[in-house]
Amino acid sequence: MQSLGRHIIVEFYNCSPEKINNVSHIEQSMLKAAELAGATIINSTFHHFSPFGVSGVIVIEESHLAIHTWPEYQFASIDLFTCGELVNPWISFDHLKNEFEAEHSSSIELQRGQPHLLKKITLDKPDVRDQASKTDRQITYQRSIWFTERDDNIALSLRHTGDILYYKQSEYQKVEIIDSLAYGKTLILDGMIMTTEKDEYVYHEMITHIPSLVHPKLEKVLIIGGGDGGAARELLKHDTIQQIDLVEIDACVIEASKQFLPGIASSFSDPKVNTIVDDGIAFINNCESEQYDLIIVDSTDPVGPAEGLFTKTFYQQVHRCLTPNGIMVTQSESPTFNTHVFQEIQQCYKQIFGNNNVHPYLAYIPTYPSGMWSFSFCSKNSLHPIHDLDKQKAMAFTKQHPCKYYTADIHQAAFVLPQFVQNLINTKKKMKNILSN
Ligand code: SPD
Repeated sequence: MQSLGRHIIVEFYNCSPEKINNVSHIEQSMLKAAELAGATIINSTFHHFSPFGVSGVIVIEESHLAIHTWPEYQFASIDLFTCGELVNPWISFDHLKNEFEAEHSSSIELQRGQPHLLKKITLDKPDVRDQASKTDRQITYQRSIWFTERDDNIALSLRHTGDILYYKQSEYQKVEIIDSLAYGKTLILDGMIMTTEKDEYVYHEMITHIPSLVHPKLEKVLIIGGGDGGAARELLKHDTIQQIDLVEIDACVIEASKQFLPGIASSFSDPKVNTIVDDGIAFINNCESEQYDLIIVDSTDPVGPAEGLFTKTFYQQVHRCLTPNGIMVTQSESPTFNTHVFQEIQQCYKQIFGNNNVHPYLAYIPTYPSGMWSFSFCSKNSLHPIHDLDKQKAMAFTKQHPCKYYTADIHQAAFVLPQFVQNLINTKKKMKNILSN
């Protein structure tokens, strides 16, 4: 025996960026590589990090295979560590090079543990060994595949089945649906969680029922974004609404949601819902004045295609398109996670709607960064989200349409803000970022 273990350190260059950013493909390729090499698989863990990169390890009876990828450099770094004569790590090497479409590679083989330099002792514990080998035989392989939404300092990971149900790089963004174990099917845009089957109700009930139960006669509504259909589904519960125009920039979001999130996307077939695939900014610029009683901005975060929805110019256009008694409600990011955006956006709304007509409120959404999420209620005239709430009407509504988060009391409570959030709102900040546009 030359050594106790063989350790091949591998660098793969010019790989396919898609292949080495796809956690499922990497997991399957690594498992196959272990199997072809003759190894016995015990366990595996793979994490995908947004927007790029996968880390993973497969524990085999004969040690481990590990990987980390940098799709932005088309580079993958791999450790193939095996023990015993029966496993050949070079077979894994060949398989992985092929699967990741690496154009070239470099590798070093280290012999780990030179027997002639080591002193072997006799471990006289036959009972423990027998026990261990019996347990070994009962090991069943468990997959552990994770999606991670990662910021510089915070990350949220969801374990999922490993099957990517939908994956398209659309004209605007990367659209994915995974099946997470804790939150069900999950829509992810450019690596950011947009909605999950298990907690979507919080967001969709709170972005719709609050304005709908304050406006005295809601008839015509515009949703900008909202391509998963959840906001439209909730709005349809309000009988006075005659028409909902839903303007979503990305047809892939609608397609993915209809196919894999039918419970959320159930509203698209309703005759009151008029789906328009268009850029929300162009739509609002071309819209006639005073058209809508309620405009809901159900956008993604202020990066990528939604960036233009977080500008002063855009909100001025929204204000113009509201009827005189109209309301705008936006998702206004997290006061803890996107503090600057939250703070700037409040000032921007006040400049357009007036100091007394902007009312941020909060809800708790477990799969969004920090869990604390804000919405903003802005009225063109002076409808007040609490003073103009008819509580009896709200209670009758929830009796007829039982909600999972919204209640008449939650409606009022959502506007009670923690001190630090009040401080953010009341502290003037120089608008130097996106909202100065
Ligand atoms: N960070 C997540 C913010 C997502 C806001 N929009 C979600 C769309 C749900 N209809």
